[in-house]
Amino acid sequence: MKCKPCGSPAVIEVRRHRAAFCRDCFLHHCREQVRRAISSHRMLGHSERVLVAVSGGKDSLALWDILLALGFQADGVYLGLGIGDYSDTSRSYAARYADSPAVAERGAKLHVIDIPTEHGFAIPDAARATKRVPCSACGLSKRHLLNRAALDGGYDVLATGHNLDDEAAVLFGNVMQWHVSYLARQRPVLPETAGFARRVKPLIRLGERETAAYCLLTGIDYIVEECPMAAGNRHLRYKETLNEIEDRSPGAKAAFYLQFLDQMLPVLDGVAEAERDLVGECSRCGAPSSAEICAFCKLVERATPPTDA
Ligand code: Q46
Ligand code: ZN
Repeated sequence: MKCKPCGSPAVIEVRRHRAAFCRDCFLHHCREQVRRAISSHRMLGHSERVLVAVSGGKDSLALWDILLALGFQADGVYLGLGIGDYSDTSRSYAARYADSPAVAERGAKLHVIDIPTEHGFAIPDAARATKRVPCSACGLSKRHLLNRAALDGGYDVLATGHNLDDEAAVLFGNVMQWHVSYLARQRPVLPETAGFARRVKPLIRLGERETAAYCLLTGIDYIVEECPMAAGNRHLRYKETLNEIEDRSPGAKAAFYLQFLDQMLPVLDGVAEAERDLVGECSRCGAPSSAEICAFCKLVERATPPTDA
């Protein structure tokens, strides 16, 4: 197998692109896919400061590395979820990358927010107390706290490591249930509005096999174990189904998702606008909320033991 761009021996094949790559051309390919996603969706500019949500996994570490390699001013933020050993280990991978020359040479830094220390609860407790599934309590906390970290730190943009497989699986779920309002919000860029930093997903053109290979070939160590709370997650089943389709028709997954962005999202513009108009302010923390108290403040109240007056 030869590298398509340069003809030297290939180390990886990407069937979707009907191409194999040597190490250097593969790294270039990954960065080029991110550069293309950023420019075609106007995600961020070189004069802007971006905060990358870093979990210690392959996607977020590859994203941080690629943004730095492309010359963006990118800091990281790690959110400790209090999920036992998994959180301790994932934090150590995030910290190890943050100490690497790639980060130090560019003067970038990693912020750490630990939910149990700073907010008095761990995700598994919050899930029990609110009778939510763990990923729902976790997603809600992440959205709230990462947004606040971006705003408080004066960042222009918050970037997350959602990749093509993640987005295609979420899209599949939303289509299966015809969640039209979720579909309207499933955008690679959510523009800044009052109380919300802009949120972008620069990895939408890369699959998880590519981000794993990127880390392997650049020597980035990442946590391989899945979060123990992910078991039974519907999106994992959707990913398996999409992978079976992709096996038989390489490129089907990218077409499903990228054509949704091109063909369907413009049709859903009106739905997204109507939703945004509903947003008010939480009376406790000031975060955008259509209820008097936002969902995160309600979760904190139920997940933390009452303090003695
Ligand atoms: S960390 Fe949180 Fe994920 Fe774990 S509890 Fe679910 S959402 S699976 S990306
Ligand atoms: Zn609130």
